[in-house]
Amino acid sequence: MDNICTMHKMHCCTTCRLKLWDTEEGISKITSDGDISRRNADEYDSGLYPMQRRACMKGYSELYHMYSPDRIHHPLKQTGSRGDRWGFCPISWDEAIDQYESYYESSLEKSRKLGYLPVLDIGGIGSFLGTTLRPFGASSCGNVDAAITAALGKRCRINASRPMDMMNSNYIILWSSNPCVTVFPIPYVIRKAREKGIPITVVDCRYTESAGAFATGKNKVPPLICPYPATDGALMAAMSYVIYKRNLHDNEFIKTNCFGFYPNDTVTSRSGETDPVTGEAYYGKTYRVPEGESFEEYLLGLEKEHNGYHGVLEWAARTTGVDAEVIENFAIEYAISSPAFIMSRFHGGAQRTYNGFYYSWMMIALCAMTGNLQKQGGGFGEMRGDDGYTIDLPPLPSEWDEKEKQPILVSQYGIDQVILTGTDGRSMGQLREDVLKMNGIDIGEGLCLDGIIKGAANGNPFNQLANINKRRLAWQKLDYVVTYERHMTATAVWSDLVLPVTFPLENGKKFDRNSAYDSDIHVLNGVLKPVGEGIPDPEVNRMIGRRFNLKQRCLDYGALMKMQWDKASLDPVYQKMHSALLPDFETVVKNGGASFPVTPEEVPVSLMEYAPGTFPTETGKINFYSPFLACRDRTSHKINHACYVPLPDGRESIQTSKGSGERGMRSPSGRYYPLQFITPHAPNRANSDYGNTHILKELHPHMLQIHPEDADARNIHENDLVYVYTDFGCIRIRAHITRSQLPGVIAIEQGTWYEAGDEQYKAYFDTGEGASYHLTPVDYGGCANTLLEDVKPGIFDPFIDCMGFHAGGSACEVSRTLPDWGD
Ligand SMILES: Nc1nc2c(c(=O)[nH]1)N[C@H]1C(S)=C(S)[C@@H](COP(=O)(O)OP(=O)(O)OC[C@H]3O[C@@H](n4cnc5c(=O)[nH]c(N)nc54)[C@H](O)[C@@H]3O)O[C@H]1N2
Ligand SMILES: Nc1nc2c(c(=O)[nH]1)N[C@H]1C(S)=C(S)[C@@H](COP(=O)(O)OP(=O)(O)OC[C@H]3O[C@@H](n4cnc5c(=O)[nH]c(N)nc54)[C@H](O)[C@@H]3O)O[C@H]1N2
Ligand code: SF4
Ligand SMILES: [Mo]
Repeated sequence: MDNICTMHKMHCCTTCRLKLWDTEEGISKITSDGDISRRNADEYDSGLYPMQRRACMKGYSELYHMYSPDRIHHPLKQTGSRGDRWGFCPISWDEAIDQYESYYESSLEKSRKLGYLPVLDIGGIGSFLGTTLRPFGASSCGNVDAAITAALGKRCRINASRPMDMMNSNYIILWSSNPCVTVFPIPYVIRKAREKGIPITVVDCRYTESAGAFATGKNKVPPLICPYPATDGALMAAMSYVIYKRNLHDNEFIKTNCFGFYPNDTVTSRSGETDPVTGEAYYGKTYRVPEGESFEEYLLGLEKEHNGYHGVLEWAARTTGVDAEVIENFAIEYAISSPAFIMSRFHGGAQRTYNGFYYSWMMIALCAMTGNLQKQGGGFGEMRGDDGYTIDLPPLPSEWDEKEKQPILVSQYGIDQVILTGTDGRSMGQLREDVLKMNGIDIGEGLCLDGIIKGAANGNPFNQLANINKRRLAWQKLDYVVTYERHMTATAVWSDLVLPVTFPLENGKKFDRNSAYDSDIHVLNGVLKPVGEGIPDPEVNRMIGRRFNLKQRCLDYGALMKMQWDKASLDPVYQKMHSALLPDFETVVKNGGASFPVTPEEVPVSLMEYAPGTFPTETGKINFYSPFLACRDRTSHKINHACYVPLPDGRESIQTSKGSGERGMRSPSGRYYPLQFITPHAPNRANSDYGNTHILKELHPHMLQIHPEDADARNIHENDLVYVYTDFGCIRIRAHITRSQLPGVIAIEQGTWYEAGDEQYKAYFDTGEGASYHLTPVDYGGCANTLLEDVKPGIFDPFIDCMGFHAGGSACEVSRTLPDWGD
């Protein structure tokens, strides 16, 4: 018996090692790093590096996942109406490709009149045939991308602090980040930091696994600070104010490196960047902060509005639910503990809200005003790349001779709106101008969208984007939907044609970079036999490509992989420090990768590489105010400086609207919603993946998490089936009563599969002709996106591509009975 070493390719981007136990009967089990013999294991087990890539419950369950009962074995065609789970019929690959071809043909036919193919194509071959539509925006980190772009410059050029750098810090704040559940190597570094005696505070609106494992607190600052959802910006505003008033800010750093802190700040740019829309160079341009838009004026404005120092703290306490004294102490400890590290790897739930762009900008502002931003052990946590050195591996050549045409970019949060109204939420004028500039096509009075192809790409857009009931109405209007999938996800169910594809572990050998460990290289040893008629994604594209005579190159992937390794090289800086060598090809493949550990002393601080005035922003400085964004006028709230922006249907509205004796936020339908909900990522799923893996469903059942006070007030008991609802829809879910929730805040973990139930709920939302009532099925799958509104956070601009997601903080209600809203 031999182990096959491979990796877990999954949309958590951790890339753990999997060891497949190969027997004559097939793979008998899967283990991971950490299954080493116990003798002499202690040193290896408890050392900081090389970091072990130990799998979580999902990696260990991969065989259950791959061979789950709803694995798709054959191409499937919908014979009933779209969305009918039972209407699918198996067809042959030939029939499937005929059908697929006819869809592209119909779009090509229309393109003769429109100038583009009216198909949203993700991972199909459409962009080789002409101009298609493609979504932009990033649910994981679009809002932090927007803030980085505003404050620090071009997102692709900016690397913030690496998690390993926490070891160099005097104080670690885990802000809206639950790495014990979401990013596996990071808890290991945090554990080591804690062992070293570095104090840790967690800021999360519930008691999390990470708070339980790591939070120590610091002097008068408690281990866990629990703000109400989406109010973190107010907490940061008050902290900034306290730091400023107590003169704990780093004035020299601000004056030399930042723009927009002080009124009338003026700078002549030394930036090497160009305007992404006009292509004009920024260098030599002079920028000035308009009156009232500097950070100092913002802080003094808070003071004026809330009547002085204590008033500001009281306002923040009222808004966030955190004691004024705690806020003050937290601000002081953060400012005096330099270097202090805000670990916020994906900027978590607080970033994934309608005001998350401003929250993220406030975080950068806090780091900048204290000088933490450019310090070893300071700053804020990077989203990927744990140690900062990479192995340079030549890319594989394209299989296609043809060049892709630049697609028309539409916000992924406005796809349904495009179907229903012709625009993704931009004004028709803006959309027309953007498409003309980027694609050279005049779309006239709006975009046409007839079909969706979810091809060779990760994704379950029907399930994972907000406002599913609106999507039901929109997708019913489409001519066709094609999905390449392994399981009958919600998106597959809403398709006309489902094409069975294989899993990475069935897809042969290749190198992979998808990783939370920068300096490591991974090998995907995909040795398992495909199931049924499933084929790899690229093979589907080859089949459909042949129908359109697209020229393809025949590539020998085995030889190419060897070529890649022959040309691979270690980062020269790393190599100099370690005189390390890459292993030979056979060894790297057999071991499923190679690891190049980085010590805390060696971890690079990329932001320190920018001398004053050379950041890739328009001003060349760290922006508290962005002249580019002001000129472009595309920010979600039309505010172009760092500040706190409340959610329209968040905490403040719940506090203030108590009309006619009823508590809660008065929604557009006139209903009152008194609770806030959040939708964290679940330990037993990677987004919607594993939503059908029974062993994991049993291990961690999908339950509404609610505080005993809120449960009592609604006569809800443990395990009761309850309804959660907003104006946008209603889900049915079992209740788990827990003190880990704040009173007034419930949690519904994201990623369960939407399932239209038998009961009906009267929702109220806008499909383009003003808000109106819609009878919608209660979602028995308990998918959080049935409850969420499809708002557009961040910067609504395809030239910048920094749009984020709104996944929580909004108001809702829970009850044991389905609400009857009458006629
Ligand atoms: N197990 C698992 N791992 C995953 C994933 C998964 O689905 N499952 N998904 C992967 C992906 S794609 C991503 S983007 C990352 C996401 O990783 P994270 O962003 O870390 O995950 P979240 O659970 O969304 O948010 C983290 C924490 O934010 C808290 N929170 C929510 N709203 C607020 C708020 O307003 N204020 C504060 N202070 N806290 C708040 C939540 O309680 C939660 O504990 O995880 C990756 N890893
Ligand atoms: N309410 C709420 N919604 C959220 C979030 C939240 O916090 N709350 N988080 C958001 C975040 S951060 C993210 S990243 C998104 C993720 O949302 P998406 O990216 O839309 O969805 P996933 O659930 O990751 O998609 C998984 C599906 O893609 C398939 N798949 C994976 N790889 C491939 C491939 O190579 N080829 C093919 N053909 N199929 C593949 C899998 O089989 C699986 O069925 O969800 C967002 N949605
Ligand atoms: S799901 Fe992510 S964390 Fe879990 S084993 Fe796979 S790669 Fe690792
Ligand atoms: Mo994500």
